[in-house]
Amino acid sequence: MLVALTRPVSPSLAACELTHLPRRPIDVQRAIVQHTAYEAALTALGVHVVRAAAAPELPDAVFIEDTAIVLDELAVLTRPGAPSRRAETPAVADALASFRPLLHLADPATLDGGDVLRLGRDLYVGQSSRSNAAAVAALRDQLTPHGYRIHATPFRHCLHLKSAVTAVGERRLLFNPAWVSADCFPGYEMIAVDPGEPAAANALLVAGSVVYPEHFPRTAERLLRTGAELMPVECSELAKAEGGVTCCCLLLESPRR
Ligand code: CIR
Repeated sequence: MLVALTRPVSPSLAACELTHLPRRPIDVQRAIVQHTAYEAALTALGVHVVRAAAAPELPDAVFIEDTAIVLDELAVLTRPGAPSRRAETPAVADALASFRPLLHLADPATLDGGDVLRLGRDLYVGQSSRSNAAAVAALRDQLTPHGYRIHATPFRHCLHLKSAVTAVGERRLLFNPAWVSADCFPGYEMIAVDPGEPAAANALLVAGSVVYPEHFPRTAERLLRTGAELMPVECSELAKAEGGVTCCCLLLESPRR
């Protein structure tokens, strides 16, 4: 069965890291309601949601995607690029340990899971302010023996690679052409976001449906025209913390609950 590991919204969310967005007031209660609805949307898609331990003192803990890369046969705990986020990983390791053998990235590697787009056995790793060349080298060392190919992938103007491109179908990607080049993904059908919605490329493909923010209606229209089945979610408060729909869970197949 498909499991989604999530982590509660921290009451200190307003002190989150911000890179490309100005700091705006965040309604934490509303963020909690939206996050609970996101978990309910996953449940409605047949996913078993497992919550990792709350970390009220860690503002960005809800963005659990950044702390690990979960693959079929193992998981890699990251070393997040923002020092304020490094204390997030031990509890995620505890939660993942019952599902996968664990590997760890070590200094000088820094990596946010939001920079890793997994497409089958290909891992596209964004080179960002959070994720460095040492992480790419470490992933190559650790994962090539397991049959994964690592592609260092340039992008610009956004926090993570998956702010610029995500999967929305079997061989179909949603992307912002101003932030990442389609040439990085030969063999894929590329759907561009609406130019008026530059941050709209972050979508979460779950069991054939696309969990997608309500606040990008024009790009949603484009997705619907491709035949995509959308599961709309409200995530405006977490978006103010520079989060999207991929970053609030780690998805994994598990033979047991
Ligand atoms: C941060 O800057 O680290 C958080 N405020 C947002 C992280 C979002 N993560 C993601 O898109 N994978």
